[in-house]
Amino acid sequence: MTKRKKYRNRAAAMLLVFLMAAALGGIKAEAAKLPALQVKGTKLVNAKGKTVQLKGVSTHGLSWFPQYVNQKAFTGMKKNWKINVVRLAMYTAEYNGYCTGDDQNRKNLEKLIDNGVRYATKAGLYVIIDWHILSDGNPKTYQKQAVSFFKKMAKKYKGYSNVLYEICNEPNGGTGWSTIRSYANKIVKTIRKYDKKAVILIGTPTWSQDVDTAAKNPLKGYSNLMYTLHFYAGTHGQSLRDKASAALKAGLPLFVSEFGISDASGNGKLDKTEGKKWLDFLDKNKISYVAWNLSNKGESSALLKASGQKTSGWKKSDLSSWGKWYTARLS
Ligand code: IDC
Repeated sequence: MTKRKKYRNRAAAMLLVFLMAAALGGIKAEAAKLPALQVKGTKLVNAKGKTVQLKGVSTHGLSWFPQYVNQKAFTGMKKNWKINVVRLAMYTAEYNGYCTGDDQNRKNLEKLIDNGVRYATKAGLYVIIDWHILSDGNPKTYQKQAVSFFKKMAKKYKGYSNVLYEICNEPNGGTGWSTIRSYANKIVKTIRKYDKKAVILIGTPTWSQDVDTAAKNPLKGYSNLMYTLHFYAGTHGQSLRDKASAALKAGLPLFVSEFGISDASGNGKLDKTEGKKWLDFLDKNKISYVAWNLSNKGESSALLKASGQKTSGWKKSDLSSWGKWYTARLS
């Protein structure tokens, strides 16, 4: 290589590094535009102490339906559906899960999260990184993997005021609160090493329903923690709302990081009457909520019509019955 060529290559490399840094800086600056969230009492608030209620949509499993993680979809949902949060559901065990697939699969999933956070940030959305345990009912099953995953995420996104972490979607199979609490302490400690402030959502026993149990012995010594309550209105009604009220009364901050109005299988008839009762209850108590799921899978909890092929730019006619109901409610 001639000397001149060498200089030219070096100059080009430096320019590239500069441009990449500028692009990253730009994304961070945009994230900073969204007010950082804090937990005060049972509520989510901004820096001025004003209550913030997040309302949004969850992806289906990222491996299952990667096509909906795109800029147009995210920007369009913010603009047309008025959502302010998107949840990136990454299964740990099912269907090319993060802990059951190979290295390449893990890389693909991390790339999807990376893209998802970038698109959400650009769209002006809060974004939840969801460690979606399900068939692996006990979060300790893959605790080692969870620790290294959240370490990676917290290091990467510590400057992002719009990123929230959900550390175990739905513990089940008889996993008790003391087990979940011990797991949560480990993961929260890991995240807090790098990110002192991000809001962290913690799953509760019985598919994130037993918030009253968690309320009796929440984690101690950390701020900005919330506990998740999940419901499917076709299956869960007043008795679960009573649990939520009991937890609130005991001072537990709640976050509905997933819900539907189908039955708990994600399919079956929609219960719009019970669904309305639920959302009225959440709105009254300023509890944030995120609807399952952004996909065209042939199940009643999918927000898009089963036959539809569009991955963004949906019109009302592209939505399922659930999608129409939810977006009407949001606006
Ligand atoms: C369901 C999906 C379905 C998928 C299944 C995998 O809708 O397409 O085949 O998971 O087991 C939850 C879970 C969520 C479920 C959903 C509906 O968090 O992963 O999604 N649900 O069953 N909790 C209660 C209901």
